[in-house]
Amino acid sequence: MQKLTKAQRRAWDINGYFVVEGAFDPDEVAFYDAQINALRAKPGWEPTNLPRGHYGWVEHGNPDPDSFMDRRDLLSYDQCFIDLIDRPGMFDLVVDIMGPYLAFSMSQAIVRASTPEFPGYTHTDGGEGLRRIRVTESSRPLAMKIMYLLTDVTEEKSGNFTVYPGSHLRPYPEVDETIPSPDMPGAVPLMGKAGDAYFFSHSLWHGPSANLSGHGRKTLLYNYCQLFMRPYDHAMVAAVAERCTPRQRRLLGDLGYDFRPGSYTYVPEDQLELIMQGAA
Ligand SMILES: O=C(O)CCC(=O)C(=O)O
Repeated sequence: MQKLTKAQRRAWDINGYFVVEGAFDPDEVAFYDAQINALRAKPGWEPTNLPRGHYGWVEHGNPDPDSFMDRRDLLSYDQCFIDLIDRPGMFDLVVDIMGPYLAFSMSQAIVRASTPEFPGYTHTDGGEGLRRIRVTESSRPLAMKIMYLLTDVTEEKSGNFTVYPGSHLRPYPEVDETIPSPDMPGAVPLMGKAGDAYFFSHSLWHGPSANLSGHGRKTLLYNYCQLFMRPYDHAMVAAVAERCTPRQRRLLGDLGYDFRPGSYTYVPEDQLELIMQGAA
């Protein structure tokens, strides 16, 4: 399987993220862009008036393709969202970072609307608990994401994915201190082309910047965690399971047998073979 280049490994260890340029070709960008637009007419999980980080069921989103959208749990909408779970090349890098005892834990499509009303925000992933766990430089991460950019972001204040390089390894301001924002010192608003992908650690402080570009900034996010952790999204539903390969089913938590004590902590005997597909 493909491994991180030396430069990617260095960037991951020191900065907590790296960029893969041209992960999608222009046809794929157009295809996934249309897929995201199509989600708006369908029911699904979106932020409602629930507490932060929780999603409620809505019958449809705002039909304007440039308006805000944050749709979760994409796999049942189309085969193309299942295919992305272990996309060749990209998933290889995930396994090189996470190791083979991993699970797929969340799929998400976000559109950051252009509006003066949204200042951006900064956070770590994983909620209140995971935020306080920072593994060492030489450890595998507990969780990570790939963000696929579907819009060119060539200037600041364009909904840039904004990171604090190295913040995955050190304490950072939290609620009882200055509320971190994308305008604080140390923030790096990333630029990129539609089709680029950002790999980042859950414990890296990050978030969207304001978007005053005049158009929505679209992304897809795919989240991976260690197998012993809980996924964010629903457990696999039958309609998704029957469209998955055995490796994808394993990544969605199908161990090949019913739950028994020890499951998910100690892995099935075929784990390496299934995940590495002969490369172990
Ligand atoms: O929309 C963005 O730029 C950031 C998304 C984000 O913060 C996240 O996936 O945790």
